[in-house]
Amino acid sequence: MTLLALTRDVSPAIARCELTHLERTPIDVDVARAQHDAYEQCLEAAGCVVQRLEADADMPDSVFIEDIAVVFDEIAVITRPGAASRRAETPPVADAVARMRPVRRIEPPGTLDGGDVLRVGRTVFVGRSGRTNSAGVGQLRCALRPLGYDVREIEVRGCLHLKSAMTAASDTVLVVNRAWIPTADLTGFEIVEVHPDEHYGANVLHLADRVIHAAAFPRTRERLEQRGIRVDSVDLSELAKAEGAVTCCSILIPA
Ligand code: CIR
Repeated sequence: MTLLALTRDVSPAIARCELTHLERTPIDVDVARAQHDAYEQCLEAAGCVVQRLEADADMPDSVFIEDIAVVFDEIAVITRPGAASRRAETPPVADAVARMRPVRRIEPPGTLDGGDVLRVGRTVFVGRSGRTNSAGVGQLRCALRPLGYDVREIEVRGCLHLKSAMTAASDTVLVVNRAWIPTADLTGFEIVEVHPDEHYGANVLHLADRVIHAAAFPRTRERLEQRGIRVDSVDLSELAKAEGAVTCCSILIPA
């Protein structure tokens, strides 16, 4: 089976990105592109086939392609991003995923960012956040329930997306910063807590035999390695200034 990684180039306008929890600091577009290239190489080294969509100078956040579509084995859900500035990002991403899956769409008044959706086996955690509202969660639930997924809603506080606070390092292990998801029901999973000095360390990209993780979080990396998980680190410091992390730069599609 091939694992396709859909990515999108860094926009020349990334300095105008949306920011919620960080102060704006200068972003070096060339360095951001080099780091994004290295991220794609890391995906390829793990066996993924990378398909990169072009950037658009009018879409500062388009590199964060994860937020635009959520792909399951059976269907793809095209989101309606919570930030109005990001809604123009959807057409090329929808075109690409529609070649591979039947497509559903989040409709107004629903909003949903892909960064708030975490699938682990047949469980789908959905964050209700500053970007994803109850209507968006409800529409996703309606799309997934007939397919037999266990959809669990989680309230997200203090960070941008659910996947800032929690991701999966395997089919059984979650990496978690509980401070941002204090009420989450995580029963049935093993938990690795982020190191207390690494609040943003919970975002890992789970591939078949390893995870990709940002180099900024070596102490959380150690905790993962102690569980026998292979960790490949990438430096995404420029994209982090735009509140981006490893999961948000790709959509993984078994093909
Ligand atoms: C935004 O605020 O939408 C972008 N600057 C960052 C999006 C990051 N996306 C993600 O973590 N899934």
